[in-house]
Amino acid sequence: MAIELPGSLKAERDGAVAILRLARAGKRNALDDETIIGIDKFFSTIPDGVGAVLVAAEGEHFSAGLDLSELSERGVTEGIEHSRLWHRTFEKIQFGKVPVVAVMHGAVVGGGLELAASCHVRVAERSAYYALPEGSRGIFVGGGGSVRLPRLIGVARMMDMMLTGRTYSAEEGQAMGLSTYLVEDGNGFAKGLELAARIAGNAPLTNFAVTHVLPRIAESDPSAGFAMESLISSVAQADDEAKTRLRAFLEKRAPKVTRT
Ligand code: 1HE
Repeated sequence: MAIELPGSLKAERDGAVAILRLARAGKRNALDDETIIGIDKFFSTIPDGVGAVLVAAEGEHFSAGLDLSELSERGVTEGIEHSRLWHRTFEKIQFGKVPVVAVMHGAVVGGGLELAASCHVRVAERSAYYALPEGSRGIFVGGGGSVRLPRLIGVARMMDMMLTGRTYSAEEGQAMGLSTYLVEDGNGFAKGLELAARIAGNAPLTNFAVTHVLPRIAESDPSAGFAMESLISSVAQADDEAKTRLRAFLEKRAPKVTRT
């Protein structure tokens, strides 16, 4: 891909999937400002023809979270600006052009977990473990974690993680909803790529409805939700892409739903 990224990130393309790798393994993929700005740039410039993004990481760990070495001299105002930078960036992931799959392994902690939580589908390898060490560092989540994580695992579990510093295993994370796929070590990238390619093959309007509209409906009062659902479902089914796909099924040219 032609965009210029910092050395802590690597981008490549596999068909309709754009791949973004955290590539700062020496610092356990700690997220410094340069990396966050690079992630922002990547998600702001997704080329036409890309239907999904895969986020993965090099080295033994997905991400050690915020780069703690950049934190010590920051005042209150700079702290707010920094947190807002993360918010803007992760919003571009969550409410961006295409769905995003994350592959997690090793430490997925602090801001690393916030990054993963802003993606739409999460695949965990068995080596993955999750923690929010902010409590023990005297800080607080700043990358949208307090908005996104309670929606995944509940306020009580997030409180427990932050107050006690406990670590959850990959199996526990799978049971509580931090991941929706759990695979053996070394298989996460292939699984993530397979899922991203499948997502990229969906009708773009359906992917938009699922990633942009569904979460808003889920946050609405039910009566607004029902109205929004009727609107988006009628918009989606009126699209040519839907007509083509429905015709293909009725003419027995499209795959059936199968057991796993
Ligand atoms: C780092 C960071 C970092 C490692 N910032 N430099 N995050 C944390 O509190 C997690 C802190 N990190 C760890 O607990 C461990 O590093 C790991 C469990 C992730 C990995 O352990 P290990 O033994 O493989 O690596 P290491 O020897 O601890 O670290 C290797 C190098 O990475 C070392 O630097 P070196 O120059 O001495 O080689 C570490 O200093 C460096 N490193 N993690 C900076 N986080 C928007 S708000 C979000 C708030 C948060 O994310 S708070 C959570 C912060």
